[in-house]
Amino acid sequence: MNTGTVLLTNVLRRERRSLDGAWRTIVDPYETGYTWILGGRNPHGYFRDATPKSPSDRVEYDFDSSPTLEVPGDWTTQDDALRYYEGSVWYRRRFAADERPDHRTFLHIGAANHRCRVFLDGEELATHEGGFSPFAVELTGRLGGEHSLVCQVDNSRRSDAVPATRTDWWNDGGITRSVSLIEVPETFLVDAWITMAPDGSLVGGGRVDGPGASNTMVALDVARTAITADTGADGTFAIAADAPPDLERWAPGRPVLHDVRWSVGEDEVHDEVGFRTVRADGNQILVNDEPVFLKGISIHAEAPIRGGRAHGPHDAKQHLDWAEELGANFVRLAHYQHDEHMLLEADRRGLLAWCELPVYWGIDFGNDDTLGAALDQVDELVVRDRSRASAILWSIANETVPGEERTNFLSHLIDRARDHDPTRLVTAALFTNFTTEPEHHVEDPLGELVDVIGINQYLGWYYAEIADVADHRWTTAFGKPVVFSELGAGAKQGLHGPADHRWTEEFQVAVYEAQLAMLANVPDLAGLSPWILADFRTPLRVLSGVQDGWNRKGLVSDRGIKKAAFATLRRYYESRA
Ligand code: GCB
Repeated sequence: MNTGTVLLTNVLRRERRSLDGAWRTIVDPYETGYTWILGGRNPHGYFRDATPKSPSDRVEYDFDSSPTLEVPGDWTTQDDALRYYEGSVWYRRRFAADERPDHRTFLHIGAANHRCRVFLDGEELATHEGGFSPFAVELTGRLGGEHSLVCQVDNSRRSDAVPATRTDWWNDGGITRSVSLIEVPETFLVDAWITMAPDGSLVGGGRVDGPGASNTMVALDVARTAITADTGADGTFAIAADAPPDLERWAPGRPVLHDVRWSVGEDEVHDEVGFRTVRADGNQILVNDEPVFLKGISIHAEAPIRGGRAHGPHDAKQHLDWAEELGANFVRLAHYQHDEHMLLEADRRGLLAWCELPVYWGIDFGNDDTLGAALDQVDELVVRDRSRASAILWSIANETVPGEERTNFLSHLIDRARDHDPTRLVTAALFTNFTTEPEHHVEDPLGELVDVIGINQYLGWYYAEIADVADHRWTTAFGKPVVFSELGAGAKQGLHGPADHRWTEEFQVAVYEAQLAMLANVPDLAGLSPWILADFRTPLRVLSGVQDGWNRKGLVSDRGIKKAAFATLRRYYESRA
């Protein structure tokens, strides 16, 4: 459970003081830094960041002489000794900061996998769970001079966590996204969002916090049109307004962004927002009331070429450059919340995006704490990005096994996503049975609850002969748009041979060709996001000499080299309107 955290949005739109760089670290597999040998809180825990006061003083750790890890960054790829490490690592960073009158200071952590305890000057301030979503901790009233900031980051896998114990990606530990300090006026916009509803009106809202938060006016300037809203006693406010009549729309491939300025009291936030409608009608997805076919690609947050977990604007650009080169208008950001820069960059490029929760294989659907953790992650997924035009789909799960408990659990996540944002579509990537029968009829009851049916299927790779794939047919019980959220095949870049030799680039091309031919037999098809843009690290893939710890279904290798199937998919996208 999260304690002491705040869900602060528009962080990248504010002035920030970076705490990125080399942090001192101590690896602590037995958790001695927190728990005393016989249990209970260790009074001499590492969070105290102590130094001996005299030569006779006993302090059995020393951050100052300990090794460093870069923040942002995973420890898996920074230190080979930590490649398979799962447990606690203590991070320490010193900084100087003072209180500013009438201002407040927040510490913002973009992501830390998976649990993070935050300590300032030895005092525990917050705990956060969820390895891919941001959180903030208020430091106001505690600042003055030099400070010790300590984070205990623990990536142990747990069966009741989200995700659970088995994923097809590396369980990278560490503070994997940027850390910063943010100073705001005493009364300020914790959250402020605006987007376009399916009927073309503007909707949004947010929350003001501070002594002047209740019953105050929030002013908003959208493309030079003034809108105001009043906060209630709890500081929340809602926006519902007609769009300015001449408001130019954002559209895929035509990324028109408008200047948006929020203000309340002394606080001001500038955003750049695109406005477009999105809705489903029968088996079509409509953007600005026009049907759009999602020419997509799935993306893992695997840093291209450099290796390690992706973060920041540079990695976002590299991923989306490749997506654009492929002719994509859509990206599936799998399987968890990606860095906020991905969405900002997608907004700038006119790319549509599917945003996903790590509700993945083996979730403990009967466990209320697990549901609580998943709901927290829905909050963090949706609330952060609901002003982004690119975000059109909230995906609440990937490959979950049908059953009452499962569907009930996921229905809560869907409701929560819709509460936060009634304007976008909700989806899930459904698991489909491994069958070689050519008729596929999808009737997972989850399909009733979502707006768009995501289907993961691996015909030609895990099952069915490549030669038969083009004749397979897909229908669903729902009459809703279908997106093939995964399809694909593995290939080791540079390995060439006959098209029926597995792992060759030719085999991968053959699977893609058969799959792309099959798309004509899917009457409800509204798009696809094949698996996957680039090879990514995963302990599940052990085939020596071929996989070596990498899922090889990328269209681009781990060195950034395109495989032949990249051109196959590009040709298909070029051929589609
Ligand atoms: C899937 C999963 C994805 C895997 C992929 C694979 O169905 O959703 O996380 O990486 O298949 O390569 O098998």
